[in-house]
Amino acid sequence: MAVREVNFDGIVGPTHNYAGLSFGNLASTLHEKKVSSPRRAALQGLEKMKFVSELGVPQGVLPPLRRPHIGFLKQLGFRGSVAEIIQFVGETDPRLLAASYSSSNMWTANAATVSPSSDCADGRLHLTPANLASGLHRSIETADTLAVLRAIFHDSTKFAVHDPLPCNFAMSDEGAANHTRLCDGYGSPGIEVFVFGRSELDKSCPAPVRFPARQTLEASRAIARVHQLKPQSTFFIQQNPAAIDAGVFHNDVVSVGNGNFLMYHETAFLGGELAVADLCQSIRRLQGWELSSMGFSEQDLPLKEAVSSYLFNSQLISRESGDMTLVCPLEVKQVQNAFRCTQRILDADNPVTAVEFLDLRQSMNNGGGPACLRLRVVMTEEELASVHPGVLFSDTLYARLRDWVNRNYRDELSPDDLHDPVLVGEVDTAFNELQAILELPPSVFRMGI
Ligand code: SUG
Repeated sequence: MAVREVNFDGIVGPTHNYAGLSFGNLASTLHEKKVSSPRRAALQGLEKMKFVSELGVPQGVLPPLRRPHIGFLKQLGFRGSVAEIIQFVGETDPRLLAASYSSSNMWTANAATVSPSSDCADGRLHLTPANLASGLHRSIETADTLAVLRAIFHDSTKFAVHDPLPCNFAMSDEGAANHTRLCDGYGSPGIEVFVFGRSELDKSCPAPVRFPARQTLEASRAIARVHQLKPQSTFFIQQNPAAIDAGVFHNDVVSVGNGNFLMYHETAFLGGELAVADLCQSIRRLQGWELSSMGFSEQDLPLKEAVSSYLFNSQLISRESGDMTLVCPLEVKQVQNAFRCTQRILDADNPVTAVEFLDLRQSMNNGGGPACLRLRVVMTEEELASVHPGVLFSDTLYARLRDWVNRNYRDELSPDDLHDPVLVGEVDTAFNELQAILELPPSVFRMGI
């Protein structure tokens, strides 16, 4: 049976803005209070989906979550009409208002951790929404994301969509951004690699000192149990705390893997090259295939430039032929060392035979590259056939979404614009139309109210 990887990209929401909410994410801090363009951001995202689907890879969409999250503000004790709440919170606590308006759900690599059915003991495909406990603006995504995933992956004979882990410091979980599945073919059982930044209970694990480690070992282990993964095919590797302190807030900022290929910066993992060598050896012993890995040193690409170019946040796409295309953000072309690395990848003996560059600047300004914008779901044809069809990408859906964005999204949004209740009315109109386009249940789009 054919098994494919389907990329579910987040549609950028109409309130995409730069509020500087993510401590430890250098791009987010750098662009705080800058004027964003929700329209350009959403169109850039749609172009990427079209590009990837034209490579022959099935593509899906995840809807944005309706923002501002008035329910969240009410839960915090604010009372009155929507306009009154927005005005009051805007005057008294603008950062709280910004959190309620956040469009960070566009980075669907953080929506959930996904394990394909061939890895899970009960033969179902498992998804667990991330609790995103380490950031206020992100933690309020989880309930809505759960509803979206349950609506899309609704067939419980094929899919298990779990509740998120308890939302607390010890179980802090950031989803697929710290999880990579390596395999000898999408249809074969894979090796699931969880990368954690700290341990709550094992105090011998080092931790970063400057910026937060968002993923805990305990959360990663819990997800592996919930997904019924085979312990011998599951690896837990610690992220290098020094890299987190240099702005690597998720592991997908310094490594990316697909199929039998892994590329990474030498500072990605605690234990460095030894950690990767160990992984290669275990794969050989357990599953009898060779992991093709390519590490880049500080000399090849200083970590600072890995973070500014987002080379490792590129998407590795398997084409029908078995060859891979590396889909990079445009910034990689502009950072000489990063561009040189792409040429080395092409020259070396590995499955990558093409490198492409896409303009995703609106998302990059908040620390989200091509890989952040997509949730990978490896599925059999049968599983794919039971996914809610309204979210599967096609030329028609692309054209409808483009038109919808052009009619409903502002070209510019400044932090001050969030104080204007008129924006809420515009968002309402946009979401009502989107519900009809994607044919998802209205309850999914009432979320956040
Ligand atoms: O969680 N940025 C996101 C970026 C997430 C990128 N995802 C992956 N690496 N997979 C974050 O830090 C910025 C919000 C703001 O500043 O307005 C933000 O949330």
